[in-house]
Amino acid sequence: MHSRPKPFRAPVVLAAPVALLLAAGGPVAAAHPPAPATRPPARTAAGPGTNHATDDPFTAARTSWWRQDRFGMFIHFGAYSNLEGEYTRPDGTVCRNAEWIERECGIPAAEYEKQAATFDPSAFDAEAIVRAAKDAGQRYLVITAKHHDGYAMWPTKQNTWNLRDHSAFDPHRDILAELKKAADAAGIKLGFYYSIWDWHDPDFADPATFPRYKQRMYGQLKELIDNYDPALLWFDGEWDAERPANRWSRRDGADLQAYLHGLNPRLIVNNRVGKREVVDGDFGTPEQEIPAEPVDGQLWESCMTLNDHWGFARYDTHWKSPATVVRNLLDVASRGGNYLLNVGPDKYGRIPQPSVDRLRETGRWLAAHGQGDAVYGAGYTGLVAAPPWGTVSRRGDVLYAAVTSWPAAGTPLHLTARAPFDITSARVAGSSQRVRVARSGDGFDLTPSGAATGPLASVLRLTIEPPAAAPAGDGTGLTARSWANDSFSGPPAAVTVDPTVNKSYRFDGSPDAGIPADHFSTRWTGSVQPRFDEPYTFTTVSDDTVRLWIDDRLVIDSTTPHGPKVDKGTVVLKAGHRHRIRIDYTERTGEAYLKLLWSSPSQAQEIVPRSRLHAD
Ligand code: H79
Repeated sequence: MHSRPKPFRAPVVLAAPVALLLAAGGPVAAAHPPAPATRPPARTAAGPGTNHATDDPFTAARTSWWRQDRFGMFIHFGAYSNLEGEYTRPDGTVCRNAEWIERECGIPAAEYEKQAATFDPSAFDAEAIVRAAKDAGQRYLVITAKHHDGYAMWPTKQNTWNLRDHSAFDPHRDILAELKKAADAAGIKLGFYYSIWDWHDPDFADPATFPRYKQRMYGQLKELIDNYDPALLWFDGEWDAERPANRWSRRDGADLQAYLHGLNPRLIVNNRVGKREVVDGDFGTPEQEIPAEPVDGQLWESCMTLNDHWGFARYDTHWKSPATVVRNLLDVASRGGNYLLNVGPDKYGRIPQPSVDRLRETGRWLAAHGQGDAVYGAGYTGLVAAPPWGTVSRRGDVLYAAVTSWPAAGTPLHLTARAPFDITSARVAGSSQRVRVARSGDGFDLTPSGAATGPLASVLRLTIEPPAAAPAGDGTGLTARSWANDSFSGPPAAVTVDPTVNKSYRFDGSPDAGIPADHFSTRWTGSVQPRFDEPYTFTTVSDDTVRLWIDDRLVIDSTTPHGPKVDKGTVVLKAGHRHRIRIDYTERTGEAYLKLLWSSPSQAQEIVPRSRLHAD
């Protein structure tokens, strides 16, 4: 990144020593001295010549389950749950909040600790929770291992501010272990939410002691990974904040991601591990909202409450209807995202019955008539425009048109095609009802012959004859010439063939051991061979600058130095034809990234794969 003003500057002293301290110390008492500024970097694979990108999250086997599963259960459960969303102040006034109650209601720390000591979620039933998720059709769980209040929900060895050591709960129980066992038995994936921002740890706010906090945080994350083998980590509280001051930096995020990757290279991690930029972690995290369009340049997951609170609030009865939940899930899946829907167990550990009821209704809809096919393993299709009467998703050569506004008898549902394709058969999922298909205007008219299958949404299963595709490619990548200056001047310092353009040099990496991490440039040349005769949208994620030419036409021109940024340009390509491609990329200072993705009506978004790229 180049000279972009930042809300706060990370002290250079914090850059790297955390993993080193960890390796040296194990659990460390609060008296441990702060890390001196002179410690050498602890990362093993780092420095010039390093590319920290490991795969393409859009297509990697690592992320495959997550991309298929689509629907997860978020669980907000912690010491705040014990207050059930209400705090009565000494003067008798009542303050309402849920997981933010300590801070938002100004509860003195000593008092919050006192109430936490009475926390006894004896009715926590991991099997019942997993059953509720399973009944809902949810295929993964993400539970708060630690929220902003810093209270750990497992017997951590890093401190005593946890469910075993600071509660009235059975000290022999471990709810995360119970959940892991039940989830494994049910074939459901388990993930942990972990807040970086910590209101309780005395070392959090002071720059001098922050390294000690980070050390305990690394220790806790290692415990979680070693003891419960989570499939996913969901970070939060990465933002700049006060009371206590949050000094989490992009550098901290890069270090943490490298550390986690070292512990488990298959872990899926959300973007709040860094600072929520498009290059951070594996997926974006819109909160309480659903993006109106597919998201460019990253996987994504919308997290949402089922009422108006994440943690339990006994007075909150503002529940979403099953129709809303189903519609949200369809909107999300049809735009290629995931839906993480929250429950907040009460102080005894029980999911509120209204939540269970709504989840069960959602699950019934998904299980009925094979309607879940519109969600699981299905995703965005550029073949058709989003219709006003519902959503359309695609899996293989089937389009799933989910109709939330069923038409009056004889009234057609219009589908706008964005590329030429045929519909070879159409039926209502799970019924013998016929659907008449007629070409009409810019697409098709679909006319069901009978009634909707139910009140929530009915799914039309459309088998298609997709646009003709060119055969599999046999490319090996693009020629990459890199310079140890940011102006492509003189002879290149390195020439290689790069299988894909997928670079995360972060702070310390560069194209070659002989090229420093700042002030370099790379020019990729060769040709790109598409599968379809279609308009292709090329998407770059870059930091600091990028220009892209296809057949000598400038398609992306993003030359003002910037932090992680998405640019797009669309060109019509010819199936099987080798179109000339050139990319000029520069890194000035700070972090460095470049990814090249493409998408088209027939091609889901992905990093342009090796097989479709040919070197000079
Ligand atoms: O864990 C859940 C939330 O606690 C956390 N992220 C999800 C997944 C989160 N929610 N909102 N925020 C973080 C951003 C901060 C919102 C605030 Fe407020 C508005 C803080 C103070 C005012 C909401 C209302 C929280 C307290 C009062």
